[in-house]
Amino acid sequence: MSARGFFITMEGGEGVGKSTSLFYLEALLTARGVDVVTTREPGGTRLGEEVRELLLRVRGEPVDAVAELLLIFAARAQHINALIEPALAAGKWVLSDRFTDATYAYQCGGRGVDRDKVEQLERLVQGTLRPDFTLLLDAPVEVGMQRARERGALDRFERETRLFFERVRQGYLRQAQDQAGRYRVIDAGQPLETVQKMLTAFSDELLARWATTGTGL
Ligand code: Z5A
Repeated sequence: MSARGFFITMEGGEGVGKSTSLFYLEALLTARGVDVVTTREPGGTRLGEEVRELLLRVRGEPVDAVAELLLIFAARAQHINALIEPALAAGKWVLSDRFTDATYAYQCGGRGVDRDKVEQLERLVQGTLRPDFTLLLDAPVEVGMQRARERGALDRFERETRLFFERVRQGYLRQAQDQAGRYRVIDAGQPLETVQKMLTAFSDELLARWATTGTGL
C-alpha cells in the first residue's frame, strides 16, 4: 500500500501568478519523481467546472453572498470525493490552485460572511481534510489587478473594487500568521525568476519533509 500523498495548495489575490507558479512547481516535483495531480478551485471536476462558470459569469443581478458560498462548497464536495481524496490515498501529491483558505479570504474577508458559517461547511464537506502546506503568493493589490487587466475581459470577481481586494489580501496575511506551520509566504511582486528561485527552495523543503516522513520517494 502506498503512503498518503501531500496536499499542497496555492493561494493569493487575483493575478498574483498562482497558475504560473503552480505549473512551475508541478514541473519541479515531476522532475524529482513525484506523481503529481494538478487541479483548481472552483473546478477540478466536470461538475466543479460548471459551477465555476456559474460563479465567474458576469450577471445582471447581484449574487447573494451565502448563495455564492454554498456553490463554492458544493463544487468542493465533488472535488474532494471524486479527485482529491482518491489521489492522496493512491500516494499522489495534489497541487490545488486555491482551496478553503480562499473562502476565508474572499467570502469572509471580502464579502463579510461570518467565519462560523464557513467553519460549519468546512467540517461538513471536508471532515478532517486540510492542506499539508499552503503557499501564499502575496503582492500589492495594484500589481495583481494590473496583471489581470492586461489579460483582457474581467470576470465577476475581477470587477470587484480595490478595497475588496485589500480586505482579501489582509485576510490571507492574517491566516498565514495564525497558521504559520503550514503556510509559506512568497513575495510575488518580485520578477518571475526570483519567484521561481523561491519555488525551488519550497520544493526542496517539501521533498526533505517527505523523506523524513519515512515513506521516501
Ligand atoms: N474564489 C472565491 O471567491 N472563493 C473560493 O473559495 C475560491 C475561489 C476557491 C477564480 O479564481 C475566482 O474564484 C477568484 C476568487 C474566487 N477570483 N478572483 N479574483 P482564479 O484563481 O481562477 O482567479 P484569479 O485569482 O484571477 O487567478 P488567475 O486569473 O488564474 O491569476 P493567477 O493564477 O494568480 O495569475 P497567472 O495567470 O499565473 O498570472 C497572471 C499574469 O501575470 C500572467 O500574464 C503571468 O505571465 C504574469 N506573471 C505571473 N507572475 C509574474 C511575475 N512574478 N512577474 C511578472 N509577471 C508575472
